[in-house]
Amino acid sequence: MSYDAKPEHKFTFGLWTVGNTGRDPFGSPTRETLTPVQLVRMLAEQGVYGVNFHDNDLVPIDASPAERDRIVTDFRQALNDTGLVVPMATTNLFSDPVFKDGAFTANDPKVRAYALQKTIRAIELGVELGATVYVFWGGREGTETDSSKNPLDSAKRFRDALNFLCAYVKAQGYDLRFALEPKPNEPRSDIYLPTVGSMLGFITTLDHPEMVGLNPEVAHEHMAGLNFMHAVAQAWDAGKLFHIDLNDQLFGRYDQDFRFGSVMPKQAFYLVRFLESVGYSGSRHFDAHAYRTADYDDVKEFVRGCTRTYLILKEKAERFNQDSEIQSLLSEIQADQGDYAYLSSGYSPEAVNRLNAEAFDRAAMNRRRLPYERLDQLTIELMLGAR
Ligand code: GCO
Ligand code: MN
Ligand code: MN
Repeated sequence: MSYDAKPEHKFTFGLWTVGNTGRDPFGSPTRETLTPVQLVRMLAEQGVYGVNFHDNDLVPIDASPAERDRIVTDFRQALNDTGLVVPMATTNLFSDPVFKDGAFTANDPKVRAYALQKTIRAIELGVELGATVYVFWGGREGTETDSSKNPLDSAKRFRDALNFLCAYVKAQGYDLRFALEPKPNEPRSDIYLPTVGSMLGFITTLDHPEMVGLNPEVAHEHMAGLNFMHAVAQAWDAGKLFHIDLNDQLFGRYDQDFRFGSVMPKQAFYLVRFLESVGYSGSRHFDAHAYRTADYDDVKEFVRGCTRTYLILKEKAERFNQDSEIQSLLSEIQADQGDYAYLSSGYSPEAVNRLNAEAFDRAAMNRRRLPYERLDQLTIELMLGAR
């Protein structure tokens, strides 16, 4: 079995992920800066399907219109040469000092207006290059002190901005959906709408909720100590899994952005098993970066590592589904004689009468076996290659 990435696997990386130069809050870059064209070529060599970007990953914030055109022409040429596509684009609303108090939720109305203008221009750039998903990660949309902003004002400002942008996209007739990416903290002390669940609730308050879904990220739910696969399942159940950011992260640490599956492989296994079993067909986007110690050969290992681990876990999920001992345990655990099928069609006076007439023997019910220790050990042995 080959674990080499192919375009049909829909693996994507951001320019900012493989282009990360190793700078962190304590130290300077450890790798030279590569151009977007060099990064596209590197990704194509590794069998990757697509490349995503923030407006300023591609076009520097102070570029003149002529520079913008030249950069876009070169980038488009690299895409044509390699066959890579751009499935997703986004706006950098966090690096420039102007966004120190947020973008759409900043207290200064001028900053909010600039954020809207910058996003419209970035949407134009994304659409020009073929993006059909547009991500909103509100890294600076939060507070250090709650004296500074009222969370209700912030929710209204964020909602107004998204409503404005949804209406803009509709008016232009673009084939573009929005994917909101929650994160609990970093760079702000507290970021608004910190989890998948909060975002799902917020989307229902928008003017065009059908246009807006989620871009959940492994690291972000892990930072909050949550079960990422459960969050993804909730987004899927709501029809809102528009995109996904894959990486890895230990609970309770700084924002690590590790190679997919590298520190919590069991969680990664359940996630891949879920995505493959429901037939998720969107990008498998790796929003991670190589260790600060890596040179660009090692960055290529990082790219291969993300995609290989995904494909290995996909194969393990298939083995899990074919493993006769695991499957017979699951049949035993999930056995259903259909005695209570009358409850699954919902409430009716007859159903209640029938339910009231049932005699439940709790002691007998407790004797039904749930050999989850055995099941989990089999899962671990399968993952570790012992079966
Ligand atoms: C982070 C986020 C970002 C976003 C990116 C695209 O923790 O910094 O995950 O990498 O995903 O800005 O919107
Ligand atoms: Mn992140
Ligand atoms: Mn992300």
